[in-house]
Amino acid sequence: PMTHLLADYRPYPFTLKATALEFHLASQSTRVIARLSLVPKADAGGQDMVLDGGSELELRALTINGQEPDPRMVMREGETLTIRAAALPAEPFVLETEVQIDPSANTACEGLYISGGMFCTQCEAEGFRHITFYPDRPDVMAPFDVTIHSDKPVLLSNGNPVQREAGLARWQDPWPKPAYLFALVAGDLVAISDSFTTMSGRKVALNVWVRPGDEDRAGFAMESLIKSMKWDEEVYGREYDLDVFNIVAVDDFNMGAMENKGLNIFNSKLVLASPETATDGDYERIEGVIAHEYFHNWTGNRITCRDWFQLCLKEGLTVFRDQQFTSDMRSAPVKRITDVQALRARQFREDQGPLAHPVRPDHYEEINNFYTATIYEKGAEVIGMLRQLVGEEGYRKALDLYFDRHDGDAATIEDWLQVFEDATGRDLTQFKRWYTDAGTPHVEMHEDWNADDGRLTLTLRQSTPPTPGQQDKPPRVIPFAVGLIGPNGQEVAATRVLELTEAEQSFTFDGLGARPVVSALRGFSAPVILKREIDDATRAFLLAHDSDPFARWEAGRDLALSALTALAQGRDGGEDYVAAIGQLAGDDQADPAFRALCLNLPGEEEIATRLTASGVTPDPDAIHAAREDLARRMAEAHTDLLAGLYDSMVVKGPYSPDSDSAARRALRIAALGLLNRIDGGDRAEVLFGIAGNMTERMAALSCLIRRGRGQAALTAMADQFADNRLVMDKWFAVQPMAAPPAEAAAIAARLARRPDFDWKNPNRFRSLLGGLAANHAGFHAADGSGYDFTADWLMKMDKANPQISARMSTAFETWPRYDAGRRAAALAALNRMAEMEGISRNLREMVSRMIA
Ligand code: HT7
Ligand code: ZN
Repeated sequence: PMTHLLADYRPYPFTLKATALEFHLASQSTRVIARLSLVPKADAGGQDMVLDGGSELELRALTINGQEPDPRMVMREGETLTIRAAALPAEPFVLETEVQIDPSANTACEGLYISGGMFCTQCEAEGFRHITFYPDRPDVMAPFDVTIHSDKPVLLSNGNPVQREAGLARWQDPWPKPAYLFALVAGDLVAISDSFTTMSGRKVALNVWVRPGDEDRAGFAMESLIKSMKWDEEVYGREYDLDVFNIVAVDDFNMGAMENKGLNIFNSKLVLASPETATDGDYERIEGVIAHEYFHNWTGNRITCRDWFQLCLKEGLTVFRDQQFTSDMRSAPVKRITDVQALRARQFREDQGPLAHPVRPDHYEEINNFYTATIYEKGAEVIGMLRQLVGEEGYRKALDLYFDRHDGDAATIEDWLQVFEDATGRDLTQFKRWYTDAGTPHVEMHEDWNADDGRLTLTLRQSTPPTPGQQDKPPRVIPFAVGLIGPNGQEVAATRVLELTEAEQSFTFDGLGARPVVSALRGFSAPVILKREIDDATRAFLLAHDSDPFARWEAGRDLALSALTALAQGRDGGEDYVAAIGQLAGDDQADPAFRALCLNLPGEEEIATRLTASGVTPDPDAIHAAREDLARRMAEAHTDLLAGLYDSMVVKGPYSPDSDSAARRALRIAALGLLNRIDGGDRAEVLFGIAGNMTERMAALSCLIRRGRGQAALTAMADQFADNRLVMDKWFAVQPMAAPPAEAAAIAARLARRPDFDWKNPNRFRSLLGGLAANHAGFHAADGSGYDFTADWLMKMDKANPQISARMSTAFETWPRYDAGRRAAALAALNRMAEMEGISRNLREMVSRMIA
């Protein structure tokens, strides 16, 4: 296997001045003519030119300044084409190639492929090399001129349209860009259109392109785009820079969406929404992802990455920006809490297992395996910490300088940190460890109260466990936000951000009348695991009184986890939690979304993680039973209160996805989920029949399945939505997810035999396999059925779409923490994959890292 090293970076020895592409589209034999205007770099004379190009490209012609070179000067080897220096002019020259490709045979959703009869492309990270020979690396940037020949009615590419006639369209993108931002779409599409006038008064045409018949589900995406454009002007001073902005929805897509310059391509599930088909969660994600891709226009496109090791430069920053956007559009505390939940579920999990890697990795085999929670979500957390350390104003100054200094560049994390140093004068040498060192730091907090002096001393100790390839972890800079709450529940010290830079450090608070309760790690000021000596009564106190919403929620979460981990080990627990939660749920002053978050018990995966952290081997069946038990006790203790919430949180009038309405539905559904443990599913059955929106319908369906009463509802839904892929994806996911653990794999296997299990469609595949993986006790069934089913399908998928098989293989990443029997079964499944003949580079890298 070939490992790429950050240390091996060398600039490309040629400057690419311009790229002209000509496409003659045909489903089985598309011809691509590429004219590259190149200039040898003065300091790199005499080097061969190496172009990237997949082995499937059929090279039909190659000329340099119109002349065919001596064939001995041109060599193809693996995924490259080399032209010997001796055949290259020392002056500027034009290299022209013609290749033939077969989009109809492309099932990998990378390069040029066909989805639902439409030609489309996906080039990040290294897809462009499957379209033509090219220096396919992000630091080679050029303006593009693209001509498309096709009889499809809609022909799109990056930039501005400059020519349109029967069977031909030409687009020019004046902004130099790397190949990974190239896009082309050709199909039978319709647009919903609008416009946006930028802050300097330029009118931009906006289109969301969908299949005929889907127009009425694209309006929310357009609204989200307009909000995003406005927000980026107001908050970051960033204006859009072309005459048009196009978004296209496609059904077969490896991820959520792609920020191609001026032509964003989206997974249709992140564009199409109507009350009958999309949940509140879907609407929120659509708004967030539309924003994310739009924000990339500045953080990613105008300033891109020098190489793929710098991926977090654009992704961490753009996630941070989309999180800020969502906080502004919706409830900031609720957004913070749900982001932290997701970070812990996906990134902490990654950091604690065999796949741990730094926010900026220094080696990889397959870059597509590094679009991870660490790069994205931890990358965003690192920026959040930076912002706390330099302050809001310092952050703003640094970003202005970043855009000024690096517009048009392919930049690095060093460039990024330099901008902060220059703008604020702060030395970030130690801070940089957040980028280079993997693993989640543990922070131990010890309190020392001196009643005579009215002084509280907090001692903080940090340490980071070893991760693959990194044994010793020096201390990092950790912004640790604390506040103090007096015995009467009033805050006695407002939030103060302590800067922990040593392995151990003490901080004092003076002038205190009585011993306060410490509200620690407010707002989750750093992505660390906090360990403190605290009892359930103090947690309940914080849950009742903390003025910081995150810390308040966290207190309730800790209370729940302390109960659940006790129950899962056969001990008693939960009294304090059940009592405290009743108070909170009944607090009509509190935000319904916040109350819903507090009522939702931690998932089984999270309980397993907490047990592992305290040195206990998690037993998935015991965890499942413990969680069921606690939920039932909550319902029994607070039946009237929950029933009251269920009735009173009904949102009257036509459906609206706004955050207040969604919050009420969230609380209503949380109450339903608990009541479902004691009402036999009666409420859910009524709700499924009458709900006027998908949010409540899916919640009811899931409740019914959990009560073993789902069949009629499932049949009704399949009858009603047989033609709606996105709804049927939910239908495929919910069944293995909500199934009794012992039956989950068998149910998934039965669903996989249905003719509408169109497994090559990434969404459908993810629904079924992801649904099973989300059933913790089901995926980790002691008989190995979950592992075997998953491995069988990953091996099948690997032949068609290696990005998807590799990504979904992370279902196995926690295998080392379970008991010997489960470990043996998981390892057998992993070994079976590792030994598969013809395994892709993608899956091989993942499996070998997990086995190592
Ligand atoms: N920058 C994009 C990442 C990406 C991707 C998207 C779709 C399909 C394949 C892909 N490979 C990498 C998405 C983003 O973060 O905005
Ligand atoms: Zn992104």
